[in-house]
Amino acid sequence: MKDKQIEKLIKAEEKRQKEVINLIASENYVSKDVLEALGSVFTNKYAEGYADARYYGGNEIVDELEKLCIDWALKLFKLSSRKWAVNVQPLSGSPANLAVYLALVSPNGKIMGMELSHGGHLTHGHKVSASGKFWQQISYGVDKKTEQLNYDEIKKIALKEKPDIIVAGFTAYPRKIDWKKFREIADACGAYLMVDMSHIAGLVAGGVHSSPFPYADMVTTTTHKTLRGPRSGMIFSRIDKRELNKKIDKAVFPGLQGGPHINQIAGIAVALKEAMTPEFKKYSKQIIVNTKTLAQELKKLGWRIVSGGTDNHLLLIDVVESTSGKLSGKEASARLEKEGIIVNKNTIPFDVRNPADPSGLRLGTAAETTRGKKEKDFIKIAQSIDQILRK
Ligand code: DSN
Repeated sequence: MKDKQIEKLIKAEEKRQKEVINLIASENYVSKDVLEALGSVFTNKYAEGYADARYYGGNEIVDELEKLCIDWALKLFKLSSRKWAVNVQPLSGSPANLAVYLALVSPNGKIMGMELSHGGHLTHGHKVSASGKFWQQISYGVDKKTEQLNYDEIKKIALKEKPDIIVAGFTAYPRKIDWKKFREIADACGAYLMVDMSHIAGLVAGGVHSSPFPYADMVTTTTHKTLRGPRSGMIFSRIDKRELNKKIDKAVFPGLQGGPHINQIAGIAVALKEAMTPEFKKYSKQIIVNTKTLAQELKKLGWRIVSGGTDNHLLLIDVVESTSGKLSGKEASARLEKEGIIVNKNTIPFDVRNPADPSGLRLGTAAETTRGKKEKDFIKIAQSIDQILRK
């Protein structure tokens, strides 16, 4: 690289990524092929519009790429192209979610999503996000006692508030999600059911989390978490007389975005193909085993795990309670970082502290599982976490 300053930073980041233990639940390490696709000449191309209907010339190869990416997305999640469409242009998860609301919910309509502090995402209607500025958020949370979803409570809220759309799928929820129950709730109040499977897309693809597709009207996802692709997003929608897919396509472009990032679409396609392999299935199984091992070992060492455990790629520790108030999530995260363990501070359900200095930590295993770590490694990681935080 000619620019030595930037080259130095890239090398330094590469070294940092190699040296640390990465427990950020939303990160992963992509393959060389995904990186190659991202750094390819597709980054030079403008392609506003969709395949065979572009606003610029020179897009015949891009058309082929986008169609291939769409085919592989449907194939990976075992969807028929007669019943499901997928838009692979959203630049990431937040624009994907906004595009769905823009397409289907009138201004000031009601989005029913999980409370941020209980594990929801900003774009599920939080007031600081556009999703909460242009639409109203009706929030639901987890049960105080079990710290898990209480579907009867969610149904009560839905029947009272009659939201336009219910969002299921979370950023800091360690348990399985019952999509069928969400479908019943959406039907009972006449709402669309949107599933944001960003965190668990790779687990769904690998067959270790149930698929939301039999129940949802739309499924949004990022492609860079457990799915292990580039930073990007996709929106799946049912093809039927409601024409959700056509409305969503219009909302993505020209509603919200200009030209799609074609190099990202190439990267997604590569990652989707990788996720179809038996190795990926094995990988997703190992994620679950590793997270359960990490949770069990931390529990043994006296750490309170929110909801008592985990069924997916992440877990939440209640740091404040586990240290009798000696440490907060922020202090714990900083201490771990000094010793080369990267995590993120996180609120826990019913947190009395604020998101900038919350009570908990969120730990995920997808990135380190990509690097080949197994149960014995996660036992050691739990022990290191314990030693560092109890020093
Ligand atoms: N920032 C992502 C996460 O960490 O879960 C969600 O956008």
